[in-house]
Amino acid sequence: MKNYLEISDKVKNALEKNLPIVALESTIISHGMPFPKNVETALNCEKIIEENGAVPATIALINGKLKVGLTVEEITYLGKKGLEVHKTSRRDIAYNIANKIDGATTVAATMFVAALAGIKVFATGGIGGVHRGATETFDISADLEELAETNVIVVSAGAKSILDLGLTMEYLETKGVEVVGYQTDILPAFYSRESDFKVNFNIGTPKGIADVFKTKLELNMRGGMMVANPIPVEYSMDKAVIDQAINEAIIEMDKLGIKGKNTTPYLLSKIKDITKGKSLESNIKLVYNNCLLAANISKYL
Ligand code: PSU
Ligand code: MN
Repeated sequence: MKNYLEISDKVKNALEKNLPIVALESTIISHGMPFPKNVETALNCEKIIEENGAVPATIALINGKLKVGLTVEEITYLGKKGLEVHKTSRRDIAYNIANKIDGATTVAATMFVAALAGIKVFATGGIGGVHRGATETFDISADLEELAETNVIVVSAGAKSILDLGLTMEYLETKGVEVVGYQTDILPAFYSRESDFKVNFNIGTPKGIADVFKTKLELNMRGGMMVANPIPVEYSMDKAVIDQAINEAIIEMDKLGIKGKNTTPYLLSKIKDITKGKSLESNIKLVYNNCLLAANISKYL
């Protein structure tokens, strides 16, 4: 394993001294946002985590290694290459390492690598889930299975309503994944704070979240935990406006025949165009908000 894992000195030092660490994914850099905003956002995420007393560990596959803790150059490289970087989910990890193919890690792959490195908290924007129409397409993100398998807390702003939120919650329940809201009873829908669904528990403090996770570890229960952190009110979008944009984007996607792993990147970019960039701004702000919460949780682990 040591042959494949490459942990930066900063992260290694933090692991040795048991300092708080927050993992970050890289598909959000390559496939989630356009250059140069993606690089700017990724670097700001690291800064926010540092300013709040934790060590950031951005994760990606570079030159046949599972890298934990990227340099500014590596983040810039992933951001510039964008869609040309391989979007690497769990199934792609072994092939890409064996063939030295550079990969940006999804939530699933990032959780897997974070757990290998011994990192317990991970901040992202939104997780993948059960896509709308999944009863026909079977399009269910590997992120959900990873949450069922891997002991990492994932802080997200809920799931976008490009997904079927109800089916996503049912799937997580079946898999025994705890979904808690941070200071909310309602499952937030990424760009907006509301949805028609509830989280399992509402937890009011970062310590309260860490306590539940620690209890789960002590019980030897396999699997992660999802923390749904609503976008701050001042950056949230009107639900009707964003739902309309999402519906339009999905119609366009179906017309173009876009499927599988290309759906999320396509929809994010299309929704950004339809909303004239407003969704991207919200997306960036909610990611920062998740980095802050993840840093605060990491201090109690
Ligand atoms: N949601 C976003 N931005 C993203 C993603 C999801 O708002 O960049 C990425 C994450 O890396 C997530 C992946 O793990 O998309 C899910 O892809 P899929 O549905 O193909 O599993
Ligand atoms: Mn999929």
